[in-house]
Amino acid sequence: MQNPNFEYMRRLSADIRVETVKAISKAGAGHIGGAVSIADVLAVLYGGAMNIRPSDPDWEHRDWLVLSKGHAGPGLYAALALTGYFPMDWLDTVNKPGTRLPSHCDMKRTPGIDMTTGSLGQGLSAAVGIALGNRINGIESYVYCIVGDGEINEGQIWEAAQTASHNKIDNLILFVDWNKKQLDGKLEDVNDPIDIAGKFEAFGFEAQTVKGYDVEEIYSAIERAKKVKGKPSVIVLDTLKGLGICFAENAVTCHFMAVDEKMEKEAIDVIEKRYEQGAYPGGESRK
Ligand SMILES: Cc1ncc(C[n+]2csc(CCOP(=O)(O)OP(=O)(O)O)c2C)c(N)n1
Ligand SMILES: [Mg+2]
Repeated sequence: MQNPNFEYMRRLSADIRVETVKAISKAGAGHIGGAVSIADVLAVLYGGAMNIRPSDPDWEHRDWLVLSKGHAGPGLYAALALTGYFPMDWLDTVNKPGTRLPSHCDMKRTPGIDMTTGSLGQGLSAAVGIALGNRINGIESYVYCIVGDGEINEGQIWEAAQTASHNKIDNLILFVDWNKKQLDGKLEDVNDPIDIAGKFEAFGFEAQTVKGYDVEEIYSAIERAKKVKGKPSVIVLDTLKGLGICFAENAVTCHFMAVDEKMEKEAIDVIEKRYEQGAYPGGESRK
């Protein structure tokens, strides 16, 4: 991308959080913690880093995103709606009967969803296959994939990592949402993957670790990853589960939460206040 618009990306990340909390409040409950910890990377990807055409979601030469942690679907739906893939009012239907926006991602139901996910551990295998297929077909594009830090306990992740490395899949850029928690607890209390970047390096990846809530750092990491030739890249996003949603931030209970209108309003007020203050989503000053 020639001139990344970081101000637009920051606003988009705030809007993704706002729309995610609104959608989950309308649904009554949902996977809010893991949906909002990726709001900033989604804002970078859909706010300019990806080569995409929202009016033509299946464009053959597009960049792809496999959201392997498919339970974070509502965050991605917010990003897709805000960037023109489908009308904003679809977000009111998340996880309701007959919706085109189910709780977990479904490529057959939603424009812009590149892979059906939700069974953790499988998305990276799909992303490797897509990236290899595109290379064989002479399509010059990138395949992005987002996995969770609990999800990488799945053995299939490491089978896929080895295959990506063996095949020198350098059109693959993987993100690990290192939000320090999985379904029912902290990584350190459940099953801690410990040195995530070092582990992927041992599997032949080029690895970086960045502040996963800083759009400029994320963007620069993607630019560096694109220059890596002959091996896949991983970018570990240092985040917090629930980041930016005041009632969910870093709460062990934020994986799947009931959200009502009062909580929704409070969360939106805090998002807007932090945005006006020029703070990071969690409230830390940017200056
Ligand atoms: C194969 C499989 N096992 C279990 C689950 C149930 N499950 C859904 S989310 C989740 C925790 C995932 O943790 P993490 O990858 O850290 O996600 P995040 O913190 O980003 O929400 C689990 C165990 C699942 N979806 N798929
Ligand atoms: Mg996690």
